[in-house]
Amino acid sequence: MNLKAEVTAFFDPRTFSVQYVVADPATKKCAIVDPVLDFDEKSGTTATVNADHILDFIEERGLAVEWILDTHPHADHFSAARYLKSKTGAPTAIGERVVDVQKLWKGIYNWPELNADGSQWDKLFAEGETFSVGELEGKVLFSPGHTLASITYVVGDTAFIHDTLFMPDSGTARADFPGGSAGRLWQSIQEILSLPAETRLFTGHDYQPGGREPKWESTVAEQKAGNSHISKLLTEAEFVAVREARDRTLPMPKLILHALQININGGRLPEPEANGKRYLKFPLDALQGANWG
Ligand SMILES: N[C@@H](CCC(=O)N[C@@H](CS)C(=O)NCC(=O)O)C(=O)O
Ligand SMILES: [Fe+2]
Repeated sequence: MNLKAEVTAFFDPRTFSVQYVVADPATKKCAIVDPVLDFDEKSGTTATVNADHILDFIEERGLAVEWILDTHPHADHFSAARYLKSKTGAPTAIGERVVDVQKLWKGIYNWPELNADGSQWDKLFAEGETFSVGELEGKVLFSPGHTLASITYVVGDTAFIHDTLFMPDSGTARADFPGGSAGRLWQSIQEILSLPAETRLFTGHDYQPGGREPKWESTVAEQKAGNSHISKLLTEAEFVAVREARDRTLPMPKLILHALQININGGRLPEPEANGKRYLKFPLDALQGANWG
């Protein structure tokens, strides 16, 4: 069995997100991970530039899409899972604890009609569950902390760790969104670091510290050696103190209130109203994190 996954990354400079196609070269089957549906908050316009770029790549390479995977309900961009399902027919999936995120945000949005049962996805993955991409074996790790529902997809010799570890020079993801926990994130990171040392890790964002070019691939060994937030010297308590102190300085993502109402609904845009237009709804004074100077 061929264990080597072929990974192609698609960086979105608007949201600093990294989207992936992970393919089994032997069977030409692939999965799409964390695709972005474009949104311009100034004009309220949506677009499918990122997702269409991924579709073009898949067509050029003659790949067949087996899965459309999200690692967590994103707080900074819309998921293109629904759009890509409409184009490819492939099933969508996310971690089963997404129901906890749905319940939490159903309250924040005061949204009684939302079905908080995960029925918006074709598959909800449980911790330890396996799946396949062609002949590559996939396995799910439960990796909460950044959100209640975050999971890691291990596929062959790779792992899609999204918002746990960033590149070693960028540290770790924040843990201060509703349902977040720095202590739980530390535990999730320890589990990722217990994967084989040569495992290729693909992160979900790169904020290009110091303006360097975007990067997204590291290994377990490189993270252990070089990630300042999780070096072996740091205990869980020390990590929590560092993480929580940094989180207190971070404003909320500019699209958090836009994005969660789409993403907890499986990437569905709101139904059009009688005039054919779709509308978002925001709570006022529901989240902390404004800096009034
Ligand atoms: N400035 C970005 C921030 C996005 C953000 O908060 N990203 C999360 C992942 S969804 C994170 O962990 N950020 C870490 C950091 O900004 O240090 C935005 O407004 O979208
Ligand atoms: Fe995130």
